[in-house]
Amino acid sequence: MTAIQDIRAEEIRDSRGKPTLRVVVVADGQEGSFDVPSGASTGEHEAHELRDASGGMSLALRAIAEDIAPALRGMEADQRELDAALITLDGTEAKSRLGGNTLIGVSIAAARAFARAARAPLYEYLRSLASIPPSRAAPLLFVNLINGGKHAEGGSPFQEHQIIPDTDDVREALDIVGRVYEKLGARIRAGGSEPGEGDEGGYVFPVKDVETPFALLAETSSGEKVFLGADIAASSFYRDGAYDVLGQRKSAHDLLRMYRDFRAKVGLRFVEDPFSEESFADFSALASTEPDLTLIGDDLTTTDPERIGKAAEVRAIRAVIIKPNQIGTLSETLAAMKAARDNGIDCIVSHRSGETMDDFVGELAFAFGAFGLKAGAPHRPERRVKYERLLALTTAV
Ligand code: 2PG
Ligand code: MG
Repeated sequence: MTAIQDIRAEEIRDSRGKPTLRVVVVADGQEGSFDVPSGASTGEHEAHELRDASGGMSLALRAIAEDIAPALRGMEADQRELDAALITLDGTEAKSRLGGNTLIGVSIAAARAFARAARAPLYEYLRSLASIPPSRAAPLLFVNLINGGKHAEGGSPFQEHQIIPDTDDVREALDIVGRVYEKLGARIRAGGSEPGEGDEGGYVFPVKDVETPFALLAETSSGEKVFLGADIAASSFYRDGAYDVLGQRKSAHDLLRMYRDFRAKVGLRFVEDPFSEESFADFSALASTEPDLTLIGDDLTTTDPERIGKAAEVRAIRAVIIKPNQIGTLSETLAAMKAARDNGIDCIVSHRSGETMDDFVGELAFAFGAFGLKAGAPHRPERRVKYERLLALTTAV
């Protein structure tokens, strides 16, 4: 029998320079580790992130050393039992006692150790844990080239303006992204502003209206086979029953009309979180009036099987963002992916805005034939490693 021998953790820094966790699990003499990411535009229903008031990780490190490691050492190396034990040990709805960041760190580090102990590639080990029908042969890349919202001071209130190369060939997709990234930079400079860079590596520049970034993307990607997408992250500018768009108060209906307009004018094809995180009915209204626009839930669904089920019931979305640290354990992440696929919803596996050099999301997207992998602009190393993991797997397996 393979047993868990040790669990330990240390504080490292993420891509924003903020403290986060590296967790190491040892089972059957094999080590697995996970470097935990961190969001900025977090959904209200996400698992709680355990952080000291100062921003440090000492509370999380103590939770691992004093609560988790002593309880799990010696336990059989079984993912479902480990994750169930973590959930019981925490004992709260929002994982607020031990922290979703702490739990996901242990859970994914354990998965890597268990896979090594079983002498199985990680993607094969993941497949052994759940049967999730694939969406595609290789995930599409959702690449955020213009940053805004909470990821970029001084830019558009909309968080992400993306291109999505329409190909199963990951290398070709990355080549397309490289070309558009260069052209876009030159085009923004030619317009008179020196762009900054947002948390996810996309360009940032002041905008007078929310349409300009999409128009620039459409212009600089013309001739390439790409779709245009957006993560509006609308909860981040929703206040007192209205949306604050560059100082103007907009209703959900105003936004709906604006998305229809973007669909017609620049061919917007994918839109994530177009309304605030409790607005299931507004999502459904847009989905039914614009059937060619694919709506994606993120803050709406928070990788939670129940919220995904609810979104499916009211036909609010056709795709869902999957972020393991939103829910807190690997088993629950897989349950969320299964709930989505069982309801005909596609999964887009995603990074967080505060990232590490960990490439797990690339592996997860590959393992279950996800519809997409969203990991930011690939010139940034913490983003590129995720695409490169996917590339390595799609070319080798
Ligand atoms: C999002 C993510 C990742 P954050 O909203 O989809 O792009 O941002 O990690 O800040 O929640
Ligand atoms: Mg989002």
